[in-house]
Amino acid sequence: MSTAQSLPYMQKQDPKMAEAVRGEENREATGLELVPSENYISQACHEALGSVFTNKYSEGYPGARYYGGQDFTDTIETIAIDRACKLFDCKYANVQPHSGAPANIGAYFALCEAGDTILGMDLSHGGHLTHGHPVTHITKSFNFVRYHMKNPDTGEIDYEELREVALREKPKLILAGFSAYSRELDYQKFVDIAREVGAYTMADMAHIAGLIAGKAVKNPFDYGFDIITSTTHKTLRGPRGGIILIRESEELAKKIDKSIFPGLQGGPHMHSIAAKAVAFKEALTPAFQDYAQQILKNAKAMEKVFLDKGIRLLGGGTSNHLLLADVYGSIGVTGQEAETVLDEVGITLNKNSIAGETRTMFDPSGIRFGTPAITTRGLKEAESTRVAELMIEAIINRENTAVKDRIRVKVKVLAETFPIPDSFV
Ligand code: DSN
Repeated sequence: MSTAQSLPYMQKQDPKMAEAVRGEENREATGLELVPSENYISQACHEALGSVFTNKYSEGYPGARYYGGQDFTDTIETIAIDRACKLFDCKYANVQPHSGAPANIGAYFALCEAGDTILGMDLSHGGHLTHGHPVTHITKSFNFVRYHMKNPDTGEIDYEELREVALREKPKLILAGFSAYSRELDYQKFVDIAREVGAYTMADMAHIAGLIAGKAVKNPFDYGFDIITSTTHKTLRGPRGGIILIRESEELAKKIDKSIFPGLQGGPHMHSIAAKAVAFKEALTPAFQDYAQQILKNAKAMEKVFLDKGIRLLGGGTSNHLLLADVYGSIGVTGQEAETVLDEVGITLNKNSIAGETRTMFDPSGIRFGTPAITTRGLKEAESTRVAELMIEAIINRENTAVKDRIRVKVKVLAETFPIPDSFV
């Protein structure tokens, strides 16, 4: 929020909580957010999240609920579904997943039987925990097999490997999508391989949903993908939550609905569904398409600075909103060291392991950062270039307090020059 919330009831009843909320408001207002999966929502979205819909139980779907009093919940859920379908050009949507993990798990159980094989991208090459990392419960139910990048310096997926593994393992589902990958996927190749082996296709587009909605990158549905899962709070700039979209199959849509409720979740979070609907309306505007394009331009501006300074970027650069820099391999600073010093100067991002990682998950070689949040604040290419320069200066001078203090002031001035907007329409 651009202005401190007044929090009159919280202040009186629970001052410790009020203090923490104000602390976070101040952190967000005076620093720059580069975690590529974070963003700022509009005040209209905040109003929906803080609305009375948080009081209501609505198990079921519009027109078929298990509790009374659903006049208005049916209205908001129907609107959210209609807007989601329009935004992503598909026939069916389930807007109830509480977030990305339940969206993915719900989709797996809708499309697969226990013991079936799912083919997804290796986590160390950019995939996500919920794509079957051994630490997750989901690996007890399904057999996950992997594909990788052919060359981490171009980001190209090894589609020959993908096809070989698919022919050998006969997956029920082929999964495209990522959490730390900076290039576009060749969706047609996924679809062709899936058709060859009789697998469903699912795209987890949590990171790039806003770029797809804003028509800045390709839509997997244009290539025949069966379903798309996503969060709603990253580039899509909505509330924390999830969605599942189904291109055209009514049968699949019914399976997805049954899988989310009653299969996986209880009562939907109607306040969150109301906020999703508000965000989808915002994303349907021409201004959102400009926003999506600007995210890419800003990422390209940051890419140039890092490459000019000789810092290796995984994938060789970026075609989306995020960058993954091998700071350890390039300048001998670990991902944790870089994250820590950037926190000190008011720039937030996350350490990240890289393909071929030689260090640990807790102190890996890389940092992952991106432009969705700074673009929401109105930063353009010139300011994004400046932010990238300040990042590198801070990382290199991480032991020099005077330099860090100077950079902290510059970051604060930049943040205050571009306040977090209240509205996008
Ligand atoms: N935590 C999210 C991200 O940062 O990419 C994915 O779950």
